Amino acid sequence: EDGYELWLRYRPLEAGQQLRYRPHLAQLVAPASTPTQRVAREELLRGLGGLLGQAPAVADAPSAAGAVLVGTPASLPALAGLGLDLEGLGDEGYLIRSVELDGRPATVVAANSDVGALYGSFHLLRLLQTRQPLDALDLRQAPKVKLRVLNHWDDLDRYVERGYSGQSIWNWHLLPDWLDPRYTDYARANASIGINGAVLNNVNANAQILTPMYLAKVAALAGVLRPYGIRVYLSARFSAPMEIGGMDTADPLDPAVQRWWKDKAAEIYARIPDFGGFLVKANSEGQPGPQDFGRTHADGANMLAEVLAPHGGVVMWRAFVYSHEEPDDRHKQAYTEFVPLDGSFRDNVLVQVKNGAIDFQPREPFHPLFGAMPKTPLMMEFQITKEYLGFATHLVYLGPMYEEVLRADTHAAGPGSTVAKVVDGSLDGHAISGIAGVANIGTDRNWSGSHFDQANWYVFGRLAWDPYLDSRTVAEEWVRMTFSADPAFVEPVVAMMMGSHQAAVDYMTPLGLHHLMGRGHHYGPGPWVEGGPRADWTSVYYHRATREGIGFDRTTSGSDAVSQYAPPVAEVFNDPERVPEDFLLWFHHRPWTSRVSSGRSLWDELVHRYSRGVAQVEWMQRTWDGLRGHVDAERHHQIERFLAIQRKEAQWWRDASIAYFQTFSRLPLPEGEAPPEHPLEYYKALEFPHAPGDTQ
Ligand code: BDP
Repeated sequence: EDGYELWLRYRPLEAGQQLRYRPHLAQLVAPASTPTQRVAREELLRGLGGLLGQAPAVADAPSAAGAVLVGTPASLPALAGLGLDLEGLGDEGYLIRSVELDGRPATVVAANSDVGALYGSFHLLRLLQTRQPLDALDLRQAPKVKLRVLNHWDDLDRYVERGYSGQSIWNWHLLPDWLDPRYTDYARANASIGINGAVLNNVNANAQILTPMYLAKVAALAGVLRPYGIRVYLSARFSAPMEIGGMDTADPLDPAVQRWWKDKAAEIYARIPDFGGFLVKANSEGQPGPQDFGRTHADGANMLAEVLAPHGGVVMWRAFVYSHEEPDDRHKQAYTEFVPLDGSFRDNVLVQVKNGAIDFQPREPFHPLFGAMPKTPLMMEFQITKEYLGFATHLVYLGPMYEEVLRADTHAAGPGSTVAKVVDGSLDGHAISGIAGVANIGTDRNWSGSHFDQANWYVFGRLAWDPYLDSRTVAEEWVRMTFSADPAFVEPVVAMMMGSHQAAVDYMTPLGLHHLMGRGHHYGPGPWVEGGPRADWTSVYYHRATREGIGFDRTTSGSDAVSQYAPPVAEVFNDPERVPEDFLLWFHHRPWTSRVSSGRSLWDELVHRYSRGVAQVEWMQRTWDGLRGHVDAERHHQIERFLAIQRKEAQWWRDASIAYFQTFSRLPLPEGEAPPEHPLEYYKALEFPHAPGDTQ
């Protein structure tokens, strides 16, 4: 039990459940004449065989009660006569329905495409894994978002930027000749949650990936992923024409540069006919971009979009940009640069926007670009790897955070203009839409560095498919599939997961504080970080603590970042009495002695929240200890040890932060609060030159 099987464990169900399900699953009628049909059939045989203790009999046509028919009207003529309403399911949707065939009960998994049928097959397996009834099924599913993509921040030397789960799973050295079976399991896991794209390399891109030698490797991977409905994409380095093309410019308006990219696109598509397109980080954190040549982001994006369009590819152009000149308020920069470009992007460009305006902080208000560029499809970029949320050891389930952002109301086109509606394209009627997640996958046996971090991969995929799902339901699903369906286990574990994000925010950056982590590696607290190349790479820039108070004034009388939100949102954020308290110090600089809603002073509340976060981790430890016996000893033990690490580090965050902020507030700790274990100097002196995942 090393976690390798993820949520696709297919261990035998309880005997009673097997008896209940078997009559519904006696025979499998699933054509296998295409690669995708074959993998669907294999998965069903493997899954049903495992769960039921014996695989159903395979037949070419239904001939017994309890047949399961999987396919499309074209691949399986028996489906064509059933009058199924497949319209509206699109290219990737499916339905699962209980029907009668010649007077015998049967189940159909039907779609318009092979990949739809594959998704439906995984859903059918999920019904068993989560112990749902199989009678009277009538399910229809179609993804609400078109591009559901993982972004791997993987370098060609297999180092993973901000990765905490080993090396890159892409073994570039042995590709294209050795196709590690892990690639297939990766594809299965992604297809099971509907992920249909993978950007293979880091956004801080190396142009080498576009050379023939590497394109052959990329093509080999594309071949493994294709049957599972997953397209490959590459991060393109904007200056590639100079680095690998021998040119002296990468100016997007230069015809020779355009020609170079056109030829490069043709070369890629000759090898990978369904290549997805390019992801680009340009003019951000030192990466090259069109501004180096006096051009705009739109000029750069459109030049690449132009060469991909004839092949059906897209450009995902990141809005995570900030100039290298001394910043105004970094919060404002993406909006300032991108809003004027709305309407000037080609229609195969998506602008990929991080969930918040700073940088994947433990909690951020939604990015003001959502709703502010109605003429441009905006992709969501979530981080699945927990760069700012305790790396792989802390149990932090990201579902509630994703959900909070997706449900936030931008008010861009009146009330109800949620971020989810911006992202799925429904608010502004876009033909393309996308959600990207920065992957947490590596060579660790358990893929994600910890068992619970698998849930973040899972919930990302499920919400990318349907951004209106609630994260608790998804957590329940995952726990049942991954560990146990016993309610005595599911309920407390889901409670642990659901409270875990708030806990981490509490012990790291309560009340809207942000960007207080250690410099460079981002491991542990560093609220004292100051100096260095850029003010906005320090902590003091963000917390602005003084003798009088703390917080970043982004109100109309401060940096005025609030005005980038639609007026009804801006009004609330601008008002210290109305702003959600979780974002109080994000938008306001407040006196230490001001009151918050609990009736405590700000200082007391801050300390209270730090301690509350630690206490929540202690509660998770106790809860988990009580669940021994519900789960195999191997996974139980690792989780128990990781919770101990989390407890230790939560205390470290609390103590270091309190010790530091107390030098400003100069107020005593509230009654009953333990003083920090060590003096401030101790925490400041800690050094971690080899913390994982840092930029190299
Ligand atoms: C930051 C990471 C950095 C990434 C950057 C990005 O610290 O490693 O390169 O985001 O998204 O959060 O480009």
